[in-house]
Amino acid sequence: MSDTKILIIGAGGQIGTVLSEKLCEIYGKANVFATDLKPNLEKNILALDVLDKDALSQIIKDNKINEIYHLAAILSATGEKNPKWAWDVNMGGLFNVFESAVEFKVNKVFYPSTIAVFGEEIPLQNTPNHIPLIPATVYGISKVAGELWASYFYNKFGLDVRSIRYPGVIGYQTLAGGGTTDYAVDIFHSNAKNELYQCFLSEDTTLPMIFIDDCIRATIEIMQAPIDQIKVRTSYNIAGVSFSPKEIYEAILKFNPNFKIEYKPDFRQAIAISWPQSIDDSLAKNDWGWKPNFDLDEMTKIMIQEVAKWYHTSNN
Ligand code: NAD
Ligand code: AKB
Repeated sequence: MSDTKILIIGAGGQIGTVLSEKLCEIYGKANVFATDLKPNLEKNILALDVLDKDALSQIIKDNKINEIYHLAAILSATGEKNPKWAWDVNMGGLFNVFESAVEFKVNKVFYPSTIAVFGEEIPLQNTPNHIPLIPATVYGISKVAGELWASYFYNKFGLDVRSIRYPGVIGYQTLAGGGTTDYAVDIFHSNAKNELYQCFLSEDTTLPMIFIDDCIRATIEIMQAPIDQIKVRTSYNIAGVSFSPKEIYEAILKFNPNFKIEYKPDFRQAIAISWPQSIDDSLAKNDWGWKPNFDLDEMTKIMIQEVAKWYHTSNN
C-alpha cells in the first residue's frame, strides 16, 4: 500500500484527465483525490474551487495529502478575453496551494508552467531555459510570477515545488482548454468528421508541442526524481516536437488525402508569434534524464486512430 496521498486540482481538464488515470494506476485509486471546479462523479472527480482556501485546507487535512498536482489555470486565449479573472484564478489558486502546502507539511507540489512565459528578447530557435521572461499575455505573466513564487517558497520554506514549462499539449482524451496551441488538437477532430478545418494560425507558425504520453511521463518523472536532481527551482524547459499548421496538415494528409484546411488567423496569431519555435531542454535532460519519445508522424498516427473513436461511440 502506497504512503503517497495525492491531490490533483484541475483534474477534469486536458492534462488532468490523463494524469489522474496514470497516478491511480501507479499509486492506487484510494490514494488519489481528483478535484475540479466542475465535479464529475463518473470520473471520480470531486468538487473543489482552488480559490476556496478553507475547502482546500480541509481536503488536504482530511485525506493526509502529501503530494499536490496543481493544474487549474486559465489558459492563454481565454485569459486574454478576461485578464483580471485569469490573473485572479492563476495567482490566487497558486497562493492558496503553496500556503496550504506549507501549513500542512505537504512533501511535494507539481506546478506546470508553459512556453507562454517567453516573449520579447528571446531567440526563437532553441530558446534557453534561463533568458529574460517578458510575456505578451496575462497567462504568461501569471506563469512567470508563479515560477518565481515556486522558487521563493522553496528557498524560504523548503517547499519542494517541481515545475515544467509544457509546450502545447496534444492529446485525444479531451478537447483542449482555451489555449493558442489548441488548433493542433482541433485539427484531428475536423479530420475525423471529414470537415474542412479552419485554422486560426497562419500556415507557417511553428510552435513547440508535445504528445500527451510524453507530457504525462515528464510530469511523473520530474515528481519521482531524487531531490538532488532538481536544480532549477523556477521551471524546466522541455521539448517534444516542433511543427507548423502546414506540417501537421501534411502529416494528416498521408492518412487522409481528401482532408482540407484553410487559414484564417485571428487574435491568437499575435500570441503564437511571441512564443518560441523550438526549445532548448538540455537542463531537464542533464538534471533528471528527460527525453521525448514521440515525433510528428508517430503522434499523428495515434491521434487519428484515437480521435476516430470519438465519433464511433456515443460517450463523447
Ligand atoms: P484545461 O483548461 O483543460 O483544464 C484546467 C482545469 O482547471 C479545468 O478542468 C477547469 O475546470 C479547472 N479549473 C479552472 N478554474 C478552477 C478553479 N478555480 N478551481 C479548480 N479547478 C479549476 O487546462 P490543461 O490544458 O489541462 O492545463 C493544465 C495545466 O497545464 C495548466 O496550469 C496550464 O497552464 C498548464 N499547461 C497546459 C498546456 C497545454 O497545452 N494543455 C501547455 C502548457 C501548460
Ligand atoms: C496555451 O496555448 O495557452 C497552452 C500553453 C502552451 O500554455 N496550450
